[in-house]
Amino acid sequence: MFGEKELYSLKMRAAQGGPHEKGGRHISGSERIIEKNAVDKEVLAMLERAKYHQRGAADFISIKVELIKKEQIRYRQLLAFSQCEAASVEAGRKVALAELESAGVTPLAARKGLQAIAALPDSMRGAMLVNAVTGSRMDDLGNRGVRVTNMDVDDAEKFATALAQHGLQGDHVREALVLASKVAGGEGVVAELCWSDDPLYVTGYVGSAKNGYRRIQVLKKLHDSVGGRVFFIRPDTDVPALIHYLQEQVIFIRTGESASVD
Ligand code: WAQ
Ligand code: MG
Repeated sequence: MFGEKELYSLKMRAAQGGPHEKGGRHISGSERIIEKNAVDKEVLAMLERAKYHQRGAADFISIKVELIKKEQIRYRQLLAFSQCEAASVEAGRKVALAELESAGVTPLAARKGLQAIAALPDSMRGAMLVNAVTGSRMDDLGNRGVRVTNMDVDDAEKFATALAQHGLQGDHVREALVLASKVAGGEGVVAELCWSDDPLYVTGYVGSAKNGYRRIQVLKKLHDSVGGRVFFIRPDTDVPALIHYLQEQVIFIRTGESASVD
């Protein structure tokens, strides 16, 4: 744990053709919370990642560093990790629909949500909030979507060790598990569907408080640069409160017991 050391939130976003807000194409983003003495190194690492990315070369990079107030911190448990069987895009998407339904999303909403990602002309920077019953969009953030930030694990070393024990490595799965655990802990969230927008990374998942992190090996074709996230929410959700939680609330993910599920 962090003791009395100062903590900083780091947020990076990179785009091509100018800043996101001026129509630039989203290249990559990253968010961490780290101790003061690790900030310089992490800022450099984020810069390197932004400059040389599978999605293309960035010509706009924003890195924000903010002090976190200890009293802002809340905790959520890491979602349990497990794998689904799927050897093709078709099989993977079928599994995703079944997983969403198992988590409490209606078949109609699951289909519409999956289609909303598949039909994107290019990737968004954030996620779409979608009604878990009707499948209609619930936020009005358009192309930007809701960007989940201000989260990290409570013990990065323990987390890395637990992941390695399951043969999991790399930024994608580490960041996805943290994000999915924060999202699943949001008031009104039923489930999340995600697949990467990196052309060489075809894996995704369905996350939910009910069933945990259900990894799906293949959800898109290799070299496809369109990916995204849909957060399926209950129709009665307080949307502004949920958006505030996702974008602002500082969350540490406890890596305790469930980091070691199959
Ligand atoms: N908040 C909201 N949406 C986000 C965020 C965020 N912090 N980060 C990414 N997205 C959205 C955005 O639309 C991206 O285009 C899309 O998700 C994909 O982002 O092996 O790497 O960072 O188990 O490319 C999942 C599988 C990998 C990991 C997901 O997503 C595994 C991934 P990416
Ligand atoms: Mg990406």
